[in-house]
Amino acid sequence: MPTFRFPQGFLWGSATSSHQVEGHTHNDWSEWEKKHAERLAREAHLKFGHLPHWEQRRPVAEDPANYISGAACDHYNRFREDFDIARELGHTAHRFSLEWSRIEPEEGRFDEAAIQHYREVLEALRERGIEPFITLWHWTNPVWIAEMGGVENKKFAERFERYTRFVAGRLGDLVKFWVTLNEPTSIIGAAYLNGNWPPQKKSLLSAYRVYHVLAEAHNRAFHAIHENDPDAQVGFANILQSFVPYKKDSWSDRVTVTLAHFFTNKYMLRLTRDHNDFLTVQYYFHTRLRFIRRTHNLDHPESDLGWEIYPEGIYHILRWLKRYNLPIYITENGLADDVDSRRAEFIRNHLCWIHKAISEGVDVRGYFHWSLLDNFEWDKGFWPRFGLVAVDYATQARTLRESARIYAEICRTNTLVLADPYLGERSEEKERATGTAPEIPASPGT
Ligand code: IFM
Repeated sequence: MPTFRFPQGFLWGSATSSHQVEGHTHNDWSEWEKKHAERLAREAHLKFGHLPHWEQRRPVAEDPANYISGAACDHYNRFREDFDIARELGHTAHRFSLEWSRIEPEEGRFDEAAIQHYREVLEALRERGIEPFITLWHWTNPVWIAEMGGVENKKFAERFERYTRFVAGRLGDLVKFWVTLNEPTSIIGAAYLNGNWPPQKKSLLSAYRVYHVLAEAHNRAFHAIHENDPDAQVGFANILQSFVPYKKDSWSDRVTVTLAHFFTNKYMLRLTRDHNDFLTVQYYFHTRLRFIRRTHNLDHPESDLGWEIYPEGIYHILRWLKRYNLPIYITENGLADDVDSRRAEFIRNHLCWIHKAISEGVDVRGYFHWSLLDNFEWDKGFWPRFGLVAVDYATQARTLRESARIYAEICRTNTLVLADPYLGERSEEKERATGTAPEIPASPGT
């Protein structure tokens, strides 16, 4: 059977974020949830009613409690138990985020207990031989930051730098890899263009401002971390989409692909050039554009959220990133799959394409599956299940999914064994050759 060995020292792990797993955070999102839970529950059927198996998910999705992060996975208290699981699963790295609102609950007041907590989290990872990747900002803001205009206010960058300096000074001895910001373009799109996430703006000008504020925040943090530790490795978590024109000979489809690629994948890299020690890939979306409409290939499998599964896309993204000549980490890749019928295959097929990119000279050094645990999926709440480990939110019991064991075998052996490699290879070419693909509008995503 074809066997793919990964480079020696390749990091294997999974990722989480504070607001999605810790429980009882108090920030701009937790405030927003309180105001919008009822509405989100009412809208659920309209948004997701077209999805397969919707009737099974519907009772949870139509319950306003689904949209309140609340106790989440209680990971704030159970992190040791969760890291024991990660170790048992052969993970050698773990990405998690600090909750800024705990560390600096009021402007300029840093909380000793909170920073001590995160020292313990880092020590717990190190004791288990797991390399930490710290994310400094995974979308949630302290309420005082939101009140001063959040990421749209230029002062955000200064405040973020001050917070970063504090954290780097207090935790830097335990951390080598720093991820400043999580998915700037997801926030720009969902919070400042589509108006779905807090603060629910729909403004091109605001979106443009946020790009620049976040880029400045990253650049300042890059220097702050390096002043504390010149050997630190700093990057930001970039969600990258694989865009293709619906019809390859349509000039309008091609123009929108070029623009979408520029603003989604490229612009932030341009604004932060010379301020990255490594690049990242967070890959979820393969987007086929018919002018400004997203279309969807019905032949490709989907996640529970209706997101098209297209492993080959990660290969094209990696090939494109090669030009930047920096190490690359896949800091997120995963799917909502409650019954775990697709996750193992999803992981294997994506890894196969990642391996192909590595064999062609792309310097990929690690893979973090999203997510270690089921967690709070933002405006969709708890019903989408992204975890290698299932969480029973009523009891907080953790149960390994079968895919977690299959991924563990890959982590432990640093090797992927796959009967049918490069599944769907050149499928885009095939579709183009045979005319256009069947179409339905893609479901809303992050
Ligand atoms: O849950 C999110 C995560 O917070 C950021 N990246 C995408 C994931 C799935 O939507």
